[in-house]
Amino acid sequence: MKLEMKKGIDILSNLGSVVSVEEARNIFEKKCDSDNLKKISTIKNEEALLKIANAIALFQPDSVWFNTCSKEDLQTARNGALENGEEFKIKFEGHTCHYDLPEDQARLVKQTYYIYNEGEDISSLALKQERSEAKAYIKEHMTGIMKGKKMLASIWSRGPIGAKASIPAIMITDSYYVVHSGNILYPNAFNDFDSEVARAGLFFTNCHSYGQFKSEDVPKARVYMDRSWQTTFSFFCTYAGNTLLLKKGNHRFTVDHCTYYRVEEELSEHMFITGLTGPGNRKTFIVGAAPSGCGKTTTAMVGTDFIGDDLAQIWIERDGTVRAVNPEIGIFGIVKDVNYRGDPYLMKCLRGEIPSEVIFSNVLIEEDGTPRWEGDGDQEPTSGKNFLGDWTPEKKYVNGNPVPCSHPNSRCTLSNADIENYNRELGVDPAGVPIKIITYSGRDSDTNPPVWAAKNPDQGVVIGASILSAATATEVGAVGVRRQPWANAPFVPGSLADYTHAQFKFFNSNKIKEKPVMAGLNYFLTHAARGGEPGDNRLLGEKRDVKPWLTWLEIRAHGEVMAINTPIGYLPLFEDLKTIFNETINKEYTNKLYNKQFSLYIDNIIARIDLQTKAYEKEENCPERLFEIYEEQKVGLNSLKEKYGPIVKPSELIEAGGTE
Ligand code: SPV
Ligand code: MN
Repeated sequence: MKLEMKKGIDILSNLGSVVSVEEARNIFEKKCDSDNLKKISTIKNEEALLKIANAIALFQPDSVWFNTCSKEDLQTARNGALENGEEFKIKFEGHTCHYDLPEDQARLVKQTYYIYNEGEDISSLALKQERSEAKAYIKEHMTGIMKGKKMLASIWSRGPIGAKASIPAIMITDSYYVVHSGNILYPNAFNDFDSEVARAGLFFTNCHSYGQFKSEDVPKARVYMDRSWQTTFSFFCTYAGNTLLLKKGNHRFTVDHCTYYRVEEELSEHMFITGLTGPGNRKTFIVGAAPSGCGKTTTAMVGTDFIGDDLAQIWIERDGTVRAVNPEIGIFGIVKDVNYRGDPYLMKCLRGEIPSEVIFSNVLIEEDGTPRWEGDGDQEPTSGKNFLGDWTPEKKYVNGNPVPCSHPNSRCTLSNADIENYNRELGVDPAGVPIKIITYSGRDSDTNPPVWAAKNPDQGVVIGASILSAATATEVGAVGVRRQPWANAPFVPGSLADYTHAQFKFFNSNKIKEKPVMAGLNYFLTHAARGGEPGDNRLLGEKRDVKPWLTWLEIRAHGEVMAINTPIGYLPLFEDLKTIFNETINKEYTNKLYNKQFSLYIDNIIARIDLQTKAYEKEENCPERLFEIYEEQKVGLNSLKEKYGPIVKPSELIEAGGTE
């Protein structure tokens, strides 16, 4: 069954028991000083007032503070996080560090649930809990959870105010760190809330409490998404991916909207948005999906006109262009392996060269206050403090494994506006940016080439459907190689078949005037997989190569280069790459490397197709088109294999399929 809004009990209202606006106002009178009463008096939307009042009734804080994002309120949030010990100052002005509990260093996947009503389909890749059970758990653990504390309520917008795809959201928490982070990551909507709700037709409500910040409480932690009432509940955790619910909590709701209510109109994707400057100074905008920890931020930063590193709301505009906005205005980026060579723009902020407000999390802090992380490019640190306390290189976990100086999912939170290549105007333009290229990438050591372009929208959808990755540090408890459909699967609440259907509908829509180029990217091919010694897991490419791959796509999207026609899509020609590598990163690109990177390893690709086909066959009502495309590719690959053997070189691919 499809998703139905406002179905079943609204858990927050039911547990809070506030039903009239009058009662709500009485509650505000009791909990707010005059300053805060004045702030809340500007909000007229009754549904929102009831949500906030019910949160107060359920969580029972001593007092309530409203964050209007005024200069004064921004400072109050910063000070609050320092005063209550959630953050502390480090070396550079405006930089702070926050530690999460050791057990709460990433998204708590196994403690994250969709609340469902009888008969509703939930993604086969997600956990679910029936409404009454979830209500009982929330009642047990969230009743009075803010006793003795101040409740902090913010209203931000997921996207530029006024954009077609933006939705306002309320965030209720007892954590100043969450408020401080939200102030960096989301546009303020306190003053525009009523008009934005009227425009968007809805708003999200998010509730969080870190409880007592105790390790023993983390197993009881939950992140709940009540899809029917667009409300989230998160407790006993602090990691921003679990607590700053505008990020992934509300992303899940927007995925629902696009899948069930805005088919052929809008998509909500786990994608960066960035612009490249092409010949003649033209700007070409790209959105790209990658699972957490697979180079999404790095790819975004390669652009001359960075817009966003994590999420994209994409729609078809009336003029037939595909446009995108970033629901965020800052990044919550992984710092592992961020260094001057690969990420110069970020490093300038992180190393204090450009004055900026940065919240580091779970990194090592040296005695002089310098933040350090694995792969930061400096000399290995010798001592400091991290999320586990005092650290030296000798420090071991109980299982004997060495403790890295920083957690692999350590992050930095900073405003896009502080990043040199951010396009300050277009980044917040409600009109969004026109998208010409869409990429999908995973972490694939042995199968796909570094870049290939779909021949048509159906093939493009299949590239998205087929993303795989090795487990990364962004989810607690993740191991092995996993399917990562569209890199968005952790955030798809409903059935994957419905989501797939919406992808086909969108990209095949007649409303799109000029179809964007859809492409696969893979930075992770190893020497071992391309004729090297077994176990030689060094990468064939390096971070810097991202720029040439994107540049080839930029030129291809403008129809200015030919490409090899293969069953999986179009591959670049050597001569073009040679020129592009030279011009973009001044690197000699050799024919030998080209042959390694762009020969098709037929058996590997077919094994992938079989793996995907089997998995999708288990999904009820999966679009037939998906299987047809896989089958078409398989037939093409098998006939190549018959003629050329299991490894088909680019020259043979040209002979077989020609160039277009
Ligand atoms: C990711 O893991 O994809 C992130 C960080 O962007 S989190 O907020 O944890 O989702
Ligand atoms: Mn993400």
